[in-house]
Amino acid sequence: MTIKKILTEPNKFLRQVSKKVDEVSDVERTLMDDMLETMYDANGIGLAAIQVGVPKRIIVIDLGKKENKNMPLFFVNPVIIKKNDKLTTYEEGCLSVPDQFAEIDRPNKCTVEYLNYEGKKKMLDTDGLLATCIQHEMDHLEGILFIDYLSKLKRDYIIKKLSKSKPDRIVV
Ligand code: GNR
Ligand code: NI
Repeated sequence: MTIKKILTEPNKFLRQVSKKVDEVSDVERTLMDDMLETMYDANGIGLAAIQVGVPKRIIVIDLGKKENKNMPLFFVNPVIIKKNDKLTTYEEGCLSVPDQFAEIDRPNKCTVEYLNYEGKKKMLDTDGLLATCIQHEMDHLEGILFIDYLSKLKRDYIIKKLSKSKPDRIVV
């Protein structure tokens, strides 16, 4: 397994719309393994493939906190088929927007349909942090970052700060 470089804003790759996966093959499984290792290494709870420069509709999530209690979830081609009208607020962060946090409102429950690690069609009802995290990751598949929900003033301020740190290099 390989720890990959996580792209950070501003980076035009993060703004592209990821493509549907035709079939979950070993190439995708290797990518998911690498994404999981990269996410654990960065202490994140979720990661979308585009964050490591791969524009495929693939997400990994693990809300389990203890090292010996990992609960990795893999979502390929996820689609939200139902979401609650009721919103909930979480303080969100993003590995592609380092050291920045903001309270974001999102539906507090959603049902997602997807293919799992084996390529089997699955459906999952989510709430709480998992619902928020899935929606955050699915935004990445559309090229959307949580800072896009902030005022232009706040967003521009964050992007300006991030621009002053090191630019990204894509490691192949
Ligand atoms: O690690 C992460 N924490 C987090 C906290 C609140 C809401 C969403 C997230 S996802 C984030 C990792 C990340 O950037 N995934 O794309
Ligand atoms: Ni993110």
